[in-house]
Amino acid sequence: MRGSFITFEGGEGSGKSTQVALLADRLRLRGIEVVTTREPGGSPGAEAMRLLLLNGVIKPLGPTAETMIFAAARDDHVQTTIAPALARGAWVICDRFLDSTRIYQGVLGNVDRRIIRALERATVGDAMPGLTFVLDVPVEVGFARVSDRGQIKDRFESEEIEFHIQLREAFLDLARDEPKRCVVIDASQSPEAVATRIWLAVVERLLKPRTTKTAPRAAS
Ligand code: Z5A
Repeated sequence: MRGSFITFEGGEGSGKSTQVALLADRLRLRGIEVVTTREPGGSPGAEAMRLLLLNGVIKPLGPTAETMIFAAARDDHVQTTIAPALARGAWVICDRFLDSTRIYQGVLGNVDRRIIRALERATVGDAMPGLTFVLDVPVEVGFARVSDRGQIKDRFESEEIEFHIQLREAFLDLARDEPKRCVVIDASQSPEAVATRIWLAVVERLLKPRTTKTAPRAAS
């Protein structure tokens, strides 16, 4: 049986990593095998590319080349980590996936949509997420959460505030365009409150339909 594929998207400090871990814990308590992963990264080859993508080495090559490196990393990640896990029936929860490319490189980097879609077809194939959570927080809330990390800013964190405001809008537009797959979550509440809303959506969209399908028919 094929597992379920859930992705988390959103701006910086929206709490994606926190919610990936909380959702994985909840699913494991139900006896489900869960693989948590992230992009860029998630496989040894893709993690090596992550370093180049986030330390700014690739940026001078321009947004199209950067998109291709993200795609190369995704290709390795899907083939090495995601597809095998789904094939054995595990659930995969990924911190960022193809929507980040659509938004960061496509909408904000102005990379031609046809290039992005062609790379998606080549790398993702049928490993499309069945459910995507867009965690939405005001930009200043996300910034405040990550400002005390005290580490050197990466290539994307260094962008101007206007970039992050557009980013938020672009993720909300994307969710509006794909309501069957995307659920927007107000992520400005406490981690526990956010986790509860996410859990309710997982039950409604993924767990309930499976239970209904496998329930024995009532005798007529
Ligand atoms: N990128 C791209 O351009 N194209 C692509 O195709 C892909 C990615 C796949 C990866 O960054 C960068 O790559 C990303 C887009 C680009 N650019 N940026 N910026 P990353 O992986 O290093 O970082 P990130 O994905 O942006 O995540 P983040 O900033 O590290 O944060 P987060 O995962 O959303 O949040 P968190 O780590 O769970 O929480 C952050 C802090 O807030 C932490 O102290 C938590 O304890 C706290 N937190 C979390 N939730 C809450 C709530 N609800 N209330 C209060 N505090 C909270």
